[in-house]
Amino acid sequence: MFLRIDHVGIACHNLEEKIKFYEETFGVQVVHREVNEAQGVREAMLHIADGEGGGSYIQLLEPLGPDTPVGKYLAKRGEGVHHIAYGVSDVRGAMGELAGKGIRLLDESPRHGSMNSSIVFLHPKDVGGVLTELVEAPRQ
Ligand code: V0V
Ligand code: CO
Repeated sequence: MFLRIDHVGIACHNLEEKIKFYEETFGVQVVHREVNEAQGVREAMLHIADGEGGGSYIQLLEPLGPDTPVGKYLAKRGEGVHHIAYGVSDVRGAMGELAGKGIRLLDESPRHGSMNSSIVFLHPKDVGGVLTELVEAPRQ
């Protein structure tokens, strides 16, 4: 089902500071920035490598407010890994397959994700405590 690790989502309080840290420490570069109101985040994608069906990235996430998924996570657990996102070729197909296995989907249909991808989240309680995202990259 998975083509690659698309991104690792990392929750932080200050996006600009964290970007600077990753750039200076690891030499990675920001290739995309976006405010996603529906998801309650300001995010940046830092490119790591190219893979099957799309690239792989670090996604730095700053919450738009305290009552958002990332805002709640920071208040409860502090900064750190928020989710893992896997690349898939057919997000709707993957949703049907996983729902059939009893995994709760947090979205009824794919939603807008970074860099015009289509994304869906799986409930962390059904994936061993890991908030899991599926990403279908846009067609080139
Ligand atoms: C919450 N929990 C987590 C978690 N967030 N466990 C692992 N990883 C996380 N990130 C646990 C939490 O500790 C609780 O467990 C339980 O789930 C309920 O959490 P809660 O704090 O009461 O919060 P809820 O239930 O209001 O919301 C949790 C969920 C929510 C996961 C349902 O955050 C959600 O819908 N997330 C999907 C959307 C999202 O995360 N968007 C931001 C990234 P205990 O304490 O009861 O045991 S946007 C993004 O990645 C984009 C745009 C992109 O990639 O393009
Ligand atoms: Co993500």
